[in-house]
Amino acid sequence: MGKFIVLIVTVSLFIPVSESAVLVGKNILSNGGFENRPGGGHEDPRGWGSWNSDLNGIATNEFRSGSQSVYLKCPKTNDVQGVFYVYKKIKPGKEYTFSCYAKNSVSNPVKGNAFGQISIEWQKKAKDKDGKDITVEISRSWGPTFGPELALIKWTPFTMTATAPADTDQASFVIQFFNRGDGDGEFFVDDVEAEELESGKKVKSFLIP
Ligand SMILES: [Ca+2]
Repeated sequence: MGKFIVLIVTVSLFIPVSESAVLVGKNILSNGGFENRPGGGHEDPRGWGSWNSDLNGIATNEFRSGSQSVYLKCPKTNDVQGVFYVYKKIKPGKEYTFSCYAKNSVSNPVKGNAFGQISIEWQKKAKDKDGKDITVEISRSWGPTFGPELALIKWTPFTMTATAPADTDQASFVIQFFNRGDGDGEFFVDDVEAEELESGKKVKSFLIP
């Protein structure tokens, strides 16, 4: 009987852990592998915005999945550039993860005070002075950075988790390259994912030792 009770306690303790280990629910971002680019050439990969052919675009010589990734080149000092995905079905109060894989360039590695960073920009619908529908940023949740130390020969995963503010209508999942001074170089990003967590807070608090 004693062993039976211990077994039940052990099993119930492990249920939340196994749920949290399965952070592979539905990816709410489409085309996170940057393979779908119906226009070819300098067209945006489907679903992704802010394409700038001078500083970023599709890489075909580096990829973690399929045959393409995104390259981001260092902007000029004190500037920033990046790509983003707008997701319009955000649920306020829900927790979201955002992750990608990044790899440094062997031929043109990141140098100086420059780094990549992922973030989530929480947005709200509003009207401008002419009554036109616009979207304004409420706040930004910042994720990990990756600078000159970023690995050259393997893809490194980066992940962040954040809760959507109460009045969020939509969010942009953003990958950027910052140059804070004397920056140079290039990095690649592939297999970008975001996920709405079912019971993130409960699982998280359980995992804190
Ligand atoms: Ca890919």
